Amino acid sequence: MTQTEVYREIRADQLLNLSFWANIALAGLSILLFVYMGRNVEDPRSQLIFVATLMVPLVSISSYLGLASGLTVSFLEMPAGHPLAGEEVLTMWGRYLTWALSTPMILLALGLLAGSNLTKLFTVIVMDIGMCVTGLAAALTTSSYALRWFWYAISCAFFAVVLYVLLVEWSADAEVAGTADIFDTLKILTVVLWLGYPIFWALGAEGFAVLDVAYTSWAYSAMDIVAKYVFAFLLLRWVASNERTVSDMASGLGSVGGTT
Ligand code: RET
Repeated sequence: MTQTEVYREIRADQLLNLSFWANIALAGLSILLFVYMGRNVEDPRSQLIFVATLMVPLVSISSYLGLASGLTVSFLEMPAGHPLAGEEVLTMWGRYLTWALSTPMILLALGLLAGSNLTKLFTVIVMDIGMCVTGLAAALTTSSYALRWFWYAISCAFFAVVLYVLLVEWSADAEVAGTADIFDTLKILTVVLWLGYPIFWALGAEGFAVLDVAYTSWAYSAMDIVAKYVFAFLLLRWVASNERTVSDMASGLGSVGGTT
């Protein structure tokens, strides 16, 4: 199928198309709001948290534009054993690709907030990228149904490391850094929502095909809205009004601002 044909199919499915454009609109508004919220922030660590968080809606606009235009969507024939075996299934593979760029930014912001050291920050980001790329591989594998789930299992293993650092390592670091209150709120929001992604992957056309493509897309879009924009708003609002705490905090990374 050509890109134009894919684009026509997307436009014909209003519910699906809206799940893309709702996010493009929200991401645009978020960018304006976050730039405004950060206009007076001067502490280097707080600024870095702002820049990392601002990257999330910026990546999001690009991600959803890729989906809405048909550039990062393909119709893939599912392998034998898959519930839709032999059928051409709309696959939004651009999502998994762009998560590899947006989720590390969320984790960078969280790690800075928790006062992570460099080793933990590196570990979490590398594991997270591994999770997204193997998730992409799971969605794009059309030769074998079993191997799709093999990729899925690898992706889950990467995800387990991310969850461990968030729930155990960084929770303890945030206590020491004095940011435990806001960190715990954002941690719970992140862990609960992120768990939804592999669940909807399994329920959607990529996995057991219990849910229709448009519903799966809305599920991802809705989770994205909370995991990205609501998350970012809560984090940035806190950072903007607690700049002192952020600049004075005990952090395993040392001073972000260098010698100044
Ligand atoms: C996949 C499928 C394979 C198994 C696992 C997954 C996890 C995905 C996650 C995505 C989070 C995305 C976010 C995007 C916001 O921009 C790839 C669905 C574990 C956790 C938060």
